[in-house]
Amino acid sequence: MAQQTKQRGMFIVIEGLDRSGKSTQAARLVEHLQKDGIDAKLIKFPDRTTSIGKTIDSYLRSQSDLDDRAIHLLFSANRWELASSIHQWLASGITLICDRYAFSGIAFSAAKGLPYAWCRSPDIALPAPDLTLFLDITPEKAKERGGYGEERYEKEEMQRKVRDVFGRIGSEMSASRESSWVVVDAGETMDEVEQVIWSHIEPVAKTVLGDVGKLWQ
Ligand code: T5A
Ligand code: NA
Repeated sequence: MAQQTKQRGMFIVIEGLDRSGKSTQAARLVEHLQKDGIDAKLIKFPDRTTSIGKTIDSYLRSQSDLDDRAIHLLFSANRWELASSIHQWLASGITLICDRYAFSGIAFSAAKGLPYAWCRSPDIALPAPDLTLFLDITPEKAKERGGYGEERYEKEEMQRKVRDVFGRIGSEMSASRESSWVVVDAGETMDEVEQVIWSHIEPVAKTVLGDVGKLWQ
């Protein structure tokens, strides 16, 4: 009898501006995949549960201050501390839905004025997503969703700059073709956004995936 080799899991990243509906859609996607019999797990960055994550949480809630470069490196370290687990989960056939990733890291720090190339470098060689869904929304529309909260970056001017950097990342990712980047209009209803996301997942789910790539390498 032919031996069945288990297909590795998909690595799907959901990115976007604050209030674009990332967490809502990430949770719905995990549920949808599981209903379809696909073993799926939700992960999220920043992962505020680790000791690095606790430092990040305190910074985001403006309970502590840190140099811009120091906090940038902590966000990256917070991804690296999960990198080997990401590889293991994918290899064991688990599909990962990841709420924010390295792209948020670049977007927010570059929006504060740090050089783009410097911002990207600590995340080089992280596990590369098979697909990144960028939830796009105007800062005006995002603000209507209950208004921005109390966290450090939730201000319209900052969000506008972040959106510009995400635009640059998206065009570079699309040009290099190393990892798929799809822009989703997140201004529609939750159900409509979910449907559009699902239409992008199905083709990846039907693909036989090669080894997990390394980001920007
Ligand atoms: N950050 C992050 C960095 O600076 N560097 C990094 O490397 C990383 C990883 C925290 C901050 O950290 C920064 C970026 C952030 O500023 P976070 O913990 O992911 O990041 O942020 P959260 O506050 O948890 O999440 P967001 O504010 O970004 O919200 P989401 O997840 O995009 O949106 P969601 O799903 O929670 O929805 C927001 C509200 O809108 C409603 C929801 O019900 C909810 O009330 N909503 C909709 N309403 C109408 N129509 C729709 N389609 C809707 N979808 C959702
Ligand atoms: Na969120």
